[in-house]
Order: sequence, then C-alpha cells, then structure tokens
Amino acid sequence: MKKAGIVMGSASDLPIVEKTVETLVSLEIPHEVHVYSAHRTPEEAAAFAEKAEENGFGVLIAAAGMAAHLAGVLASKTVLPVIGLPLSSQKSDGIDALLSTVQMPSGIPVATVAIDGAVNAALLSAEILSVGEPVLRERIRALRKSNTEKVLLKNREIEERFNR
Ligand code: RP5
Repeated sequence: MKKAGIVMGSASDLPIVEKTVETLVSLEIPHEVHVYSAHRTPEEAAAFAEKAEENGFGVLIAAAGMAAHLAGVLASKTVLPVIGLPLSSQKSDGIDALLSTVQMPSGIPVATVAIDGAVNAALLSAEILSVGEPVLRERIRALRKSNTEKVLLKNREIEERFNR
C-alpha cells in the first residue's frame, strides 16, 4: 500500500495533527510525519513534494495555520492528491488558514477539510488510498460502523434521560 505523508508547518501544530496520525494508525495505513514550512523552509517543503511519488507516497496531508500556504506549495510540486488541513491557533480562529488553503487558483487543486478537521484529513486520505485496496476499504467501513454505533449509544443514553 502507498504511504500517506503528513507535513505540518510548525511543530506547534502537533497537538491537532496527532489526531490525524492516530486515525491513520487505527486504519493500519503506512505513513510519515514531517515539519516543513512553506515560508521558513520552502526548499525542503518543495523537495519533499517533488520526491513524494518516487518515495512511495500516494497522498499528502498539509497542516498549517495562519497564512497557510503549505498545501498549495506542496500541490504545486506534485500531481499526487494533496489534502489541506487548516488549523486554528492561539491568535486566530483558523478562518485565515481556511481561506489561504481552500482558495487555490485553477490548475493546482487542494482538497480542503474543515478547520482542525484532523480526523477527516486522515479519513479522506484513507479513502483515496483505498482505491484498488479492498482490505483498506473494509477497514474504513468497519471504523464508520463503529462510530455510528457510538452515536446511537449516546442517543439511547440521552433518550432515556430526557424522554420519560
Ligand atoms: C504556520 O504558522 C504553522 O503551521 C503554525 O500553525 C503557525 C504558527 O507557527 P509557530 O510560530 O507556532 O511556529 O506556518
């Protein structure tokens, strides 16, 4: 199976990005995690994306906050699918990162998930990697089923408490 590559703009992004990693681990998806900044280490970020295909990646996830250009920069250097994960920060609710990530010019797409949507970034990358990988597709189905059961359990608890 191809790897998922997670790149975050700063080590300070790790608390959110850890949820992406946990979800990939739960689906047994091979992955790597890196810190490359579109602004502070642009050469390293570009080189990572340029070599990603030959290094066995099938999808990239770019997590960044504030003026979040990381996903767009990676996408400009590869034709692998790039998922943008815009992040909130102590200084911002993340709308700046969302718009910086999602408003890509025609020709260089970035599939953007919600602000701090770390789990969905992992699930979307899993769905991309699962094309032609029926075993992974079954794992995604099983995870979704288990999440559905958790919601239904909560519903039963709330119904029992309030609907007497
Ligand atoms: C972005 O700037 C990073 O992705 C991070 O979300 C934000 C702040 O970075 P630090 O100043 O905490 O390193 O590029």
